[in-house]
Amino acid sequence: MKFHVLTLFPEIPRAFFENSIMAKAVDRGLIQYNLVNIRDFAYDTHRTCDDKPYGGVLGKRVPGMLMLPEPLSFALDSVGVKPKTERDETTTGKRRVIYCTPSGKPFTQDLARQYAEQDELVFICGRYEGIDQRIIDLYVDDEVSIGDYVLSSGEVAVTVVIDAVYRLIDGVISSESLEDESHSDGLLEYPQYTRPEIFRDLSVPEVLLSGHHEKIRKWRLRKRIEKTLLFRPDLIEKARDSAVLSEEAELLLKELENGNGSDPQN
Ligand code: 6GU
Repeated sequence: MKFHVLTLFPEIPRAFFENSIMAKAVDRGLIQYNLVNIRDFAYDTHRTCDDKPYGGVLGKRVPGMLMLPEPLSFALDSVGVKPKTERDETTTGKRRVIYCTPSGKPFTQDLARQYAEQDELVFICGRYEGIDQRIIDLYVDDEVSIGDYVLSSGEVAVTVVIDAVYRLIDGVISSESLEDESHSDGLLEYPQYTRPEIFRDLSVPEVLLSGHHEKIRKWRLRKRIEKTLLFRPDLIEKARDSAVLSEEAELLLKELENGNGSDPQN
């Protein structure tokens, strides 16, 4: 998998590519990355990359600035991205051009899985008020948002998306580590404990010390359902609608909804 990141601030994603598990995946040849500084493709002496939006911004005397289309299109050209109407997958392989923006569709674990199957991902990092719509119309496959809040830096959002994707690529981390985690099957993860057995008067739940695998499995499933009901009832609805819950989970869920649950802290 190759990640291309088109940005005015390459140092932000660079820090991520050069650290930890990502750096290992790069060393092992599982991942390649290419940071492209959009400013290198500006064409005036000031290397301008932004300008005022046509129409102004209502209610603002000084409108927010928008990224110019030309430097961005040259930067896309430089990594071999053609306009959507001129693409041929047989020569470029599987590739998606992604623009991260708070006005995009929600980025989800499902989308992360789809991205992990591509050969190349090209990310555009927006700054200021965003980018000229014609770049989106001509080149962008997906506009994605990482949540309902506004970041000043598209680089941070792009780095989040890359983090969610690269760890799903074969060989980066073990498949067992991916199996039980939050969102893997529509429920949040169960609580975990490590040593010491008692920390500031709080004990590790008895069942985890019992060595009784079946009891532990049941306890964990119950905890996952309790926590999802508490924090993310929307996920419970979704799991029900798509019938992904096991019969056992459905039963537990009914029990908990009828008020037979225990204190989620125990
Ligand atoms: Cl993708 N970009 C920015 N700048 N802010 C965001 C976002 C993206 N997703 C949520 N907030």
